[in-house]
Parts: sequence; structure tokens; C-alpha cells
Amino acid sequence: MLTIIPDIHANLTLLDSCLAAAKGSRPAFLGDFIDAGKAPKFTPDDRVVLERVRGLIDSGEALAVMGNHELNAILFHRTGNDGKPLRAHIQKNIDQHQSFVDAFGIGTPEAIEWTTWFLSTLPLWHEADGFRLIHACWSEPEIEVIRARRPDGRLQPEDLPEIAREDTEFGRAVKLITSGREVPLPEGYSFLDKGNHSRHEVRLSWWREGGSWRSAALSVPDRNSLPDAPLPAEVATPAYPDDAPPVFVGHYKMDLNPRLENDRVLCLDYPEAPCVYHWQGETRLTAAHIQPLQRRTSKLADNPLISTGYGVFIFKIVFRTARVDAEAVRDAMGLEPQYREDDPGGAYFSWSPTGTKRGDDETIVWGLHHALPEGIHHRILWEQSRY
Ligand SMILES: [Mn+2]
Repeated sequence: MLTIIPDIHANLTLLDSCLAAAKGSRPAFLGDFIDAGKAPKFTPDDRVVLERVRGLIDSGEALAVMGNHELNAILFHRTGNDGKPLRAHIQKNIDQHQSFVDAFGIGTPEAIEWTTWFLSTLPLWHEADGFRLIHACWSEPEIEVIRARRPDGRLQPEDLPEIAREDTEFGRAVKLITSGREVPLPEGYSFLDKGNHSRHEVRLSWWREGGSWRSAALSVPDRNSLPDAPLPAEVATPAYPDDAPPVFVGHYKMDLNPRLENDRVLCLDYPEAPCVYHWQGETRLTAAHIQPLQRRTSKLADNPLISTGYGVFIFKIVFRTARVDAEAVRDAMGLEPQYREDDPGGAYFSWSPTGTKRGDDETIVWGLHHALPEGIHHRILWEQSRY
């Protein structure tokens, strides 16, 4: 039995709870051990996290693959022939890498020693005994390109410059499987991210059915702002083969609570609601093997709740539309609008889809997009779910 552990990002408390959950089975790490990011809500400890995982990996007790943060670190602390760092020391990159730099410095013997360990130890993927591990994207054509040169998925120092430049097929393949696919939106489209920044590029999931801009997009608060069209062939990742072994990924900083979106491909990276997966040899993954480590706290804990009884799943969405659209929403969804004096242009609806299951909350948010009449702009004010 394996316990799959996603991105730790220098969070020692999180590592401890993952390892506690893995008790009695073999830990398998998906990479991104380091780099707590900007303004973490915990005290980062890159050093102890690394010492701990290195002990488990070097002794053969644990499996692991490389994350994009380890790859970036390798490049950050090494220079090319021109004497410049392979990953530029610009502010954005320093911010991203700050907790590691705080622990080890830049280009110091310690930083080199740790990043050399990343390079020599962590493969870009792991495949064995009916399962696969990769940090971001299992895409066979790219893996073939890398495998032709590095059959065991471990990079060599001479590979690094072209990975930094992304100017060869090999370099781009490494980038894709460790960081996933991010593509420019069609002309005229953009969306507002969580920080209200306008974005023209979108990160795509490669495990969702359907292959439209809206269904594949990750981390887009309002999917209605994306084109309602199939993904063009040049950006779509080919569907993961139905007869291939299940594959686990981290990396994508998923919203809401952990859920199974595909029984062959599972992303486990939920920073707000960390989880692990207990794999017992199944060829079809099951939501029952996802173990949440801590509950995401509900925004309105005392609100009356809807429970399915089984799995104690609870869900409710409140959303706002323009008041002129209120009747259309009422007719389409059978919901009574509520009005607020302080918002003369708005109408408010409370929606509690029934018959839902544990772990389905993003499906429900997505379902709302479908339940609403076409062309009606809405904003979700809060949603609530709990196991
Ligand atoms: Mn990552």
C-alpha cells in the first residue's frame, strides 16, 4: 500500500500530518518540498522538511518525483556559460524561492549540495506496479522525448541550459511535465484571477472530460468569462488513455475540497484542504481513498445545513445577479430572489442542489453555470461545504 503525498512547500506541520496518515504504508511524494511562497500562514522550515524527506527517500522507505520548485532551485543556484544564473534572480523568482534562500543562501555550498541531491535523486516521473507519479502532467509524447535521452527520468547537469532556455523539444518537454500547460486565451478574452488581476493566459487541466475552455480551466473564479468553445487541438492535451495505470499529480493549487474528477488521474494539491491518497492497488481510483487531513472551515458555520446523511455532505451557494435578470433566474431555476436595500441593482439567490455527494462541490459550482439561463452574469458570494 502507498500513501501519496502532494506538495509540502516547506510546511513541517503538514509533512508531519501526511506522514502520520501514511503510517503503515509507503509514502510517495509528488515533489515541491520547498518554497513556502509569499506570506505563508506558517513558519517555513525548508531545512527540516528536506532533511526528513531525504532520510526517507535515500533509505528507500519513500518514493518521490521532482516538482517544478526543485527544478527551479537547481537552475537558480547554477550559472550558464555566460556566468548568469540559469534561472534569473529577478524579484518574482526570489520571492517564490525566499524560504529556501533564507535557509541556505544563494549559490552557497549548502544550496548546491541540496540542489545536487534534487538533480541526482528525484526523477521527473515514477512508474511501477500499476501506478504513476508525476508532478504536473503525464503527457506521453513529452515523456517519450525525455525517456529517449534519460530512460530513468533523472536529469543530468548538461541538460540544464536547454531546460532553462526552453528552446529545444527536450527543454520544453521537461517544462511541460513539471509545470503543466498554460496557454494564451483567444484574442479578446481575459479573466480576473483571485487577486483581481486581469489574465490572458489560463492553466488547463488535462484530466477533465469535455475539453472546452470552461471545463478545462483551473483557478478561474468566473468561468463564464472564458470562451464557450472546445479547446483547439493545438492546446488540448490528448485524453489520458483509459487502459493506462492511474496517475497522481500535485502542483495545481486546487480550490474547495479534495475530489475525484477522473478515476484515472487525481490531483491531490489542495492547499486550503490538504489530503493524501491511500492507494491499495486499484486500477480505478476511488474518492473513498482520499483522506482529508484538515477540514476547510466553513464561512457561515451556523447557517442551517443540508445533509445527505451519508457522508454528511452539506452544500449551499448564495449568488448575485443583476436585478433585471431576477425573473429569468426565478423561472429557470425556481428560486425566489431576495433584494437588499443597499444594492438596488442586485438580486440574491440561495441555491441548495440536492442529491449531491461528498467531494462534489466544484461540480456543483460548475452545475450552477449550467443551471443559469445563458448570458446572465452572476457572482458567487459564498459557498459552503463540509464533510
Ligand atoms: Mn508545483
